[in-house]
Amino acid sequence: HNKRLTQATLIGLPTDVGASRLGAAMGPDALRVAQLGPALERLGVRVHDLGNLAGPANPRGARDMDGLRNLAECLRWNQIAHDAVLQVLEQNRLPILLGGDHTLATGSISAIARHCRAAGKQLRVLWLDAHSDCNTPASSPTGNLHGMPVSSLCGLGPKELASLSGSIPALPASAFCQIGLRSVDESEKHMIRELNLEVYDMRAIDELGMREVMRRALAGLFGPGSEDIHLHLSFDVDFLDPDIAPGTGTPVRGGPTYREAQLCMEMIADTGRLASLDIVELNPALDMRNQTAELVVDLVQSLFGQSTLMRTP
Ligand code: 4U7
Ligand code: MN
Ligand code: MN
Ligand code: MN
Repeated sequence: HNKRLTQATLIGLPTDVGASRLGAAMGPDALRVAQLGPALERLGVRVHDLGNLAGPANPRGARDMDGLRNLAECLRWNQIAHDAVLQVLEQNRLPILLGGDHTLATGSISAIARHCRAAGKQLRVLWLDAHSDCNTPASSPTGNLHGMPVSSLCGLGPKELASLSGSIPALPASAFCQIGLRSVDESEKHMIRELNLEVYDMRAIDELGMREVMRRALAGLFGPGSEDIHLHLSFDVDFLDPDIAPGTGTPVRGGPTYREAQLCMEMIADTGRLASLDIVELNPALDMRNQTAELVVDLVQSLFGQSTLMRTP
């Protein structure tokens, strides 16, 4: 059979300016130590690594006058993320953003939305996370910008971040599908309603099973007509249960097991439509012997088609 040759580019964005806890800036190197590149190459992916891009340091101070933490630095890092991801897409390669905190998804998905607009492609975003990340500057209980990328992309975040794609909103809220939620602020519950976000929380995974949740999340990504869909995965490491993935800054108990997460990745791989990926919120300072990074690399292998048996599409 003919297997499409994927060419991927790793983009290291070593920053934690969007979070209040330090350490996610070390995420890209922990993923390299866990052999992310070689693991993908073994699956037939051609991997190029841009290394770690440079950006502003973390001021490590309190919240600013506007109630937000490090907005100026976040904006700069997201411009860097946007420009790098756009360039990789224009080379027809698959960008893998190595974060860094989840604010960076604003930059990467803004670039992807811009690219899809120009190419006449439809965009679908799977958001694997314990959190909904749809706070606004007005609603956020913490002022941490990594809790706001979804609202920014839907046009409701800080103006500078919301406008990165060249159009507000960057994409329709209906493009998102969130999976694994188990910590949602009261204000976010209202926002999920207002935006009519497609959400499969942990209760849905318990009641329906991961298989049915993914079947629904991926509906429309198989068969004729699906060739024009760009599938993006934004993978917040805190999606995973903290018992298996302790290396993250905002862990929440009751997440997917290893096998549930693996099935999720395998079913995404089966679509053949994955065109870009963010790996964010890995915090090596909180990890144990890099086990979370190694788990993430294992799951990314499933995402790129590793399976136990030979499979016929
Ligand atoms: B992550 C939080 F209040 N909702 O807004 C907030 F609980 O990218 C957490 O998903 C955000 O890790 C977590 O600060 C952001 C908090
Ligand atoms: Mn997140
Ligand atoms: Mn999260
Ligand atoms: Mn987090």
